[in-house]
Amino acid sequence: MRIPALIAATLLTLGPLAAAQASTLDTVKARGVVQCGTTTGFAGFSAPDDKGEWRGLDIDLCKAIAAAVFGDSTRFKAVPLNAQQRFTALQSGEVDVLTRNTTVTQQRDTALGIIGAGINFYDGQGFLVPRSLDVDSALDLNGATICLQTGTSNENTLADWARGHNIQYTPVVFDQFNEVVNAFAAGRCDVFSTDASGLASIRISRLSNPDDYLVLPEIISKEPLGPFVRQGDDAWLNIVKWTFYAMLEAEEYGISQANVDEQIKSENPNVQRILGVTPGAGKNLGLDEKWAYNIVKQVGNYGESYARNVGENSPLQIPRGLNRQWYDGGLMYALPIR
Ligand SMILES: N[C@@H](CCC(=O)N[C@@H](CS)C(=O)NCC(=O)O)C(=O)O
Repeated sequence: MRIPALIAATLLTLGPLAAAQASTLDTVKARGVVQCGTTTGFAGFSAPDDKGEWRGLDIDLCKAIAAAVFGDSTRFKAVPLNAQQRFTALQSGEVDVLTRNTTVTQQRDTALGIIGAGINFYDGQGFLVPRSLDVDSALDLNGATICLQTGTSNENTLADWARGHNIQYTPVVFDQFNEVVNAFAAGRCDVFSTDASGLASIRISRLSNPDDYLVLPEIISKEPLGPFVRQGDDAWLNIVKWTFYAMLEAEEYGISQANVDEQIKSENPNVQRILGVTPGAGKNLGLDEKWAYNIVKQVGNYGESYARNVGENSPLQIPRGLNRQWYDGGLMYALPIR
């Protein structure tokens, strides 16, 4: 394991300082907005729309944190970061949380001074090719040039997979997402390899004729994507973690943006606890008892956020797949709010 020199240097200089700092919740409250590290613009997950408003599944998580902390989902700031910048930005305190399609790996969860706070999208790495390449399996990619973004888990995962399958390829790497996408669109590489969600997003939102491109069937890794916070602030870790669980539990108990004001009258004790009718959960987090009510009222439950941003009501049309709820055969399983 090798920590990039820049991050290591940052950790050394900021370690004692960070320990002496106020809690993240206090800092966020004093500032009046939560600062979320996002992508520089990756449609469906975190990207500004044509009015400059940030939207996406990860943006909804950021807004949900703002709703939980302030009772106001608009009190957030998106801080765009490329793949390489993201961990330093979190470690240095430039952002309070990373809500940016980041794969949780053992190294990232331990050695960088940061820690995963849940999984909001189960993904895997895949391949996007132009149909003109006339390839229908990743096993046919011997000799290909493959575009990748620097600082992603995708670089190493591809190298490991290719070695194991005796596939020789030439990596074409860029720091900035736009550069990789433009290189691929211009035919400077045969293949784009990243998380399947990224491929779906690129295909629909960044290529002039999506039907000319094909996502190959092979998924070569697990890419569990989720928010990260700094190590050493358990109260803030809990806020981020339980904000996401509140979105999931709301879906499980049928609490939606549209019906939350009806559901607040529900006799179901679980619903009463989630919505703060029965107090306790808010206090446990150091938040208002309406924390989860505000999340659902202002942002929606996980299923609504999924459908709107990446699923059936979005251009990406990514099937719910592994991201279905546990009771529907998926992996999404909120720890209970009680
Ligand atoms: N899940 C992978 C890849 C995440 C990633 O950064 N993907 C790229 C390609 S889709 C991206 O989101 N780039 C957007 C940007 O840098 O603004 C990781 O955590 O390393």
